[in-house]
Amino acid sequence: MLHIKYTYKYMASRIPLKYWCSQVCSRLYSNGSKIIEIGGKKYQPDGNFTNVTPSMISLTGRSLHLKDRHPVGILRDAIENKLNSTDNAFLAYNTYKPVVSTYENFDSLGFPKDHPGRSKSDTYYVNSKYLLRTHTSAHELECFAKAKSGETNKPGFLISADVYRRDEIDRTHYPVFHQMEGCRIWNRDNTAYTSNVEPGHITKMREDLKKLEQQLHQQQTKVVVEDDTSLDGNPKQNYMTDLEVDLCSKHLKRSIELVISDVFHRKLESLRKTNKDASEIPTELQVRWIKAYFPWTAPSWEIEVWWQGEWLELCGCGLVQEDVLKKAGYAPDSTISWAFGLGLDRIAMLLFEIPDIRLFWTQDERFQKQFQKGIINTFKPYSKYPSTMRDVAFWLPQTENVEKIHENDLMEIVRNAAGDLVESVKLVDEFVHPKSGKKSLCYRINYQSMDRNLTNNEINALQEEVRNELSRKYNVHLR
Ligand code: FA5
Ligand code: MG
Repeated sequence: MLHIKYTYKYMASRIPLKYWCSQVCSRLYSNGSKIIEIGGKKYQPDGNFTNVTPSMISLTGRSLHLKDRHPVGILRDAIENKLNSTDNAFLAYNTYKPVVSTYENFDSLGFPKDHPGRSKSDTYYVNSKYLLRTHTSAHELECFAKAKSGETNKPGFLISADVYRRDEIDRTHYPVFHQMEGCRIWNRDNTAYTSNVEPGHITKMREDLKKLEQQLHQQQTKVVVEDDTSLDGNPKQNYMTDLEVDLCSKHLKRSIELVISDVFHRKLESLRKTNKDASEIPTELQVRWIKAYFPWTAPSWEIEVWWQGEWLELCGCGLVQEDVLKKAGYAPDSTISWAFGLGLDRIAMLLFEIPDIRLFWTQDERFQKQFQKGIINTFKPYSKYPSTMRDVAFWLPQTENVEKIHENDLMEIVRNAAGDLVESVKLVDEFVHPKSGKKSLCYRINYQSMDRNLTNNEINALQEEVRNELSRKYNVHLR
C-alpha cells in the first residue's frame, strides 16, 4: 500500500474540524486605517486580510537564529559548518526580512490557489499582498536567481530565518519558529548525451556523492536508514533521467543524514558523559525516509528520527521542480537541483533539553547566560513557577450563513491578552445541547510565567480580557 504523508497542512480535511461559526470576523485592524509598521517598512492594512497582531509584530525583529549564544543560533551555526565541511558549497543567507509577498511564499512555488496553507486561519497576513513568511522556501526563487545570475559561484545556498504560523498553544508549539532551507545545483552537460562519454555533470555528481558518503562513513554515530527508494506514487520529473534522479536524491538524503548524525552525536556524547548508566544510551541512530508531497519538488520526502521512543519529523525535501528553476532564469533542461527545509527549534529543544518552547523567547538572564557559542550543553531549569488553570466555556452562535472562525482565532485572543504568560490552551469539553442543538465548548487556559510568580489578580484580569474579547469579536455566549 502506498504511504504518502501529506505535509505542510496538506490535509484539507483537518481544516473544517476547527472552524466554528460567527457573525464577526477577527479584525484587529478593522477600521482599515491604521498603518502597520514592520522592520521599518509601512504597510496599508486590509480589513479582509489583516490578521497579524501587535504581539506578533513585536517578535519579528528578534532574529534568535543569529545569536551565537542562543540554542537556535548555536544549532544553525553547527549545521552550516557541517554542511560546508564536505566541499564548502553553500553560501548562507541569514538576514532576509520576515514580510514576503504572497507570490514569494506561495505562487512562485506553485501552490494552488485553494491550498489550505494560504488560509487566514493558518497564516499571518499583513494585507492581501503581504504576509509573514510561513517557510524559508519563500526565498528559494530569489536565491536560485542569484545563483543563475552569477552573483555567487557556489553551487548551493542555505537560508535560515524565523517563520510564522498561526497554531495551537502548548509546550512545543509557538507561532514563530526557525527553519533552514538548503539547495544544491548542478548544471547539466546536455551536449554529452549525444556522444558516448559520460556527461560532465554525472561525473561531478558521482564525485560529490562519494565525498559525502566517505564523510558519513567516518561519523562516530552511525545512522541506520530505512529508505524505500521506489518512486511509486512519488513520481520523478520527465526532464530528468533515472540516473540523475538517483544521484541527486542520494546526494540530498546523505547531506541531511550527515547533519543529523553530527548534531545527534553531540547529544549522545554529552549524555554518555553525564549519565551513570551509559550502556542504555544508543550508539547508533535510526532514521526513516517517508514519501511526501510539496508543490515545488518531485519526488519529495520527509525524514524522521527515532528519539526517546517516538518518530520525530525534522525536515521536508525533494528535487526542485523545473518550473521554479525556469522562473529563476535557468534555461529549460539546463539544471538539476535539490532543496530541503529543516526545522531548527525542535532539534534545539531536544539537544539542549529545553522543556518549554517559550523559553527561547525569554529575555531572562538566567536563560540567556547558560549558552556559549559552539557548545551544545544541557539547560538547567532555574525555577519552575506555579501554573494556574482557568476555564472559559461558551455557546457558539447558531446563525447560518455567517463567516467561519477557527480555533486558532481563540489562540490569538489568548496570546494577545496574555502573551508568553500562557503555557497552553486545550479543548477540555465539547457537547451539543440535545434540545436546542446549540454547541458548547470549554477551553482550559494554563497561565504560567517562565520568570516569576503571577498573582491571582493578574490572572483574573487576563482571563477577563480573554472572555470579553471572545464575546465581543465572535459573538459567542459565555457560560
Ligand atoms: C515546509 O515548511 C517546507 N517548506 C519544507 C521544504 C523545503 C520541502 C524545501 C521541500 C523543499 P513543513 O511544514 O513540513 O515543510 O516544515 C518543515 C520542518 O519545519 C518540519 O519538518 C519541522 O521540523 C519544522 N516545523 C514545522 N512546523 C513546526 C512547528 N509548528 N514548530 C516547530 N517546527 C516546525
Ligand atoms: Mg512537515
